[in-house]
Amino acid sequence: MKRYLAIIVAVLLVLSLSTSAFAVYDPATDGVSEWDGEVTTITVTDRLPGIQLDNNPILKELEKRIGVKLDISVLDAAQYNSLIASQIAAGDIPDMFYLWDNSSNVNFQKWAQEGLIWNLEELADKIPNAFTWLNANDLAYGRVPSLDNGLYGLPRMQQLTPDAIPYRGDWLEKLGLEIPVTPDDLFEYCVAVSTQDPDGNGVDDTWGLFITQLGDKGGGLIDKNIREGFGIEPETVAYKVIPAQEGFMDLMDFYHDLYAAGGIYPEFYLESDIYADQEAFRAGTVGTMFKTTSLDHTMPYRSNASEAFYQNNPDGEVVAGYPLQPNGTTAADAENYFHYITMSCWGVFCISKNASEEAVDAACRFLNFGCTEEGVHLLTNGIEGINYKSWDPVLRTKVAFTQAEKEEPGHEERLINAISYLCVQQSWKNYGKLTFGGNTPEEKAEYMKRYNELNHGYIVYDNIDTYPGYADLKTKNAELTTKLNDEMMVQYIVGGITRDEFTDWLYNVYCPAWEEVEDIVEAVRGPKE
Ligand SMILES: [Ca+2]
Repeated sequence: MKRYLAIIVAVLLVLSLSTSAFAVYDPATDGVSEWDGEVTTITVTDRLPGIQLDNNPILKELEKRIGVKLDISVLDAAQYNSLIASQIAAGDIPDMFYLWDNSSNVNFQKWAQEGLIWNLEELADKIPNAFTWLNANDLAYGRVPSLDNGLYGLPRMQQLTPDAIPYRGDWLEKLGLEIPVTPDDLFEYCVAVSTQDPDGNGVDDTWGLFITQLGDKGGGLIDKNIREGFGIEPETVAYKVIPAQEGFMDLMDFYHDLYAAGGIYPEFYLESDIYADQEAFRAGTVGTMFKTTSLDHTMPYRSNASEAFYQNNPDGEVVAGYPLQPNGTTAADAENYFHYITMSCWGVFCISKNASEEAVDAACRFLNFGCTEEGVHLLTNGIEGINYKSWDPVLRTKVAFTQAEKEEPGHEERLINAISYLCVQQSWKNYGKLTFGGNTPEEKAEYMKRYNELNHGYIVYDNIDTYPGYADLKTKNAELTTKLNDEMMVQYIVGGITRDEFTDWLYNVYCPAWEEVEDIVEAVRGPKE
């Protein structure tokens, strides 16, 4: 247990440092790199939807700052992984390429095994920033277990946005309820929404929850925002898959009882659209978006989808609650109660073994620069006066040009889409959010306040998907997973099978097939104390 606590404390320290030191790169005081050597051109294949490559001011800036000219081939974003696999299979290997996936990609593993790409640890002295910007958990996304866990791809880590559960603030007020904190609170809210006509139209046409099936990872019936209220932990903390944890049947009982009480949209199981809950929320027929949702998608002004919400609900108000806490805790415990959040990797960068020595050096300069505040700023925000109007490094806000300003004569460069995911890292260090949204200073301040508040009680934890052996076990148990998601859970919730029928199958068939997870986690983290 001691070791486990130490991990938590270390992560919290990092979090508190990163949230208190809010300021990030300021071009005015932090300076701009200058390159005085020769410029090297490297061929690059990337997934850069909508980027304009001709006269791209950022690409020109890279030549000036780090002496690298990127000769970029863009492949169709939606088909990217298969297109780059075809390109490489045909023997056309660019000096550097991006793979829109991580180490779980079988082609990536194969290219590493075939010796087509560099082990980046052999180039560590040329990309030192990668090893300080990224931590051991991040680097796992670029490792190949079959090659002594060598690092063959540089992971692009994504910014973290705390999770939130959105509720109808206007309905809470009408129903005389507070924002739900625990499963009991959510139960009460859902039943009230379903039975007390909160939209006041005299028709029985609202439901508390519209649950959707998404599988045992990434949301759905065992959604993270909800399951934490039942003490269910990530697999890498519990050393067990979620259905094998104690809280799992409590969660299932919660749904079963809530369904019986009318708090869940009755025909949820007929819906195959995984976003049906969000559509129903926007339409004003359910009381909360059910799947794990980020603060970005909860704060009304941040999501395009919110336009539909306000069209359908002109007087509606959306409020952001925390992920659930266990029964018996209160909102006042929020600061002592921790939620789990898993960082995510948004692809890896690889360097070809066929690249010339100069090209390898240049590719490393680019990746190394991309792991600095200056690099993150240039490759995601761009250049002041061209790509954006102004940047406030303390409030982390970027002011864009209006359409009229973009169309001003003599400023044609403002119309160029010069960035579009050119970044090597998609966050500040420690997954810090790049910019805070909002249309007014009040909205921006509100966003930052919520970010700080929600961020306070989060633990960043690593993802079992990167653990050697997990992908194989998942494949082996794919049929069981489908049966759990599509059949057993749904049947128990709607009363089609008894609790005993469900638990017999769960504990005699499903859970034994996943016991190996304990060994998989132990191999990385050591024994659970
Ligand atoms: Ca109604």
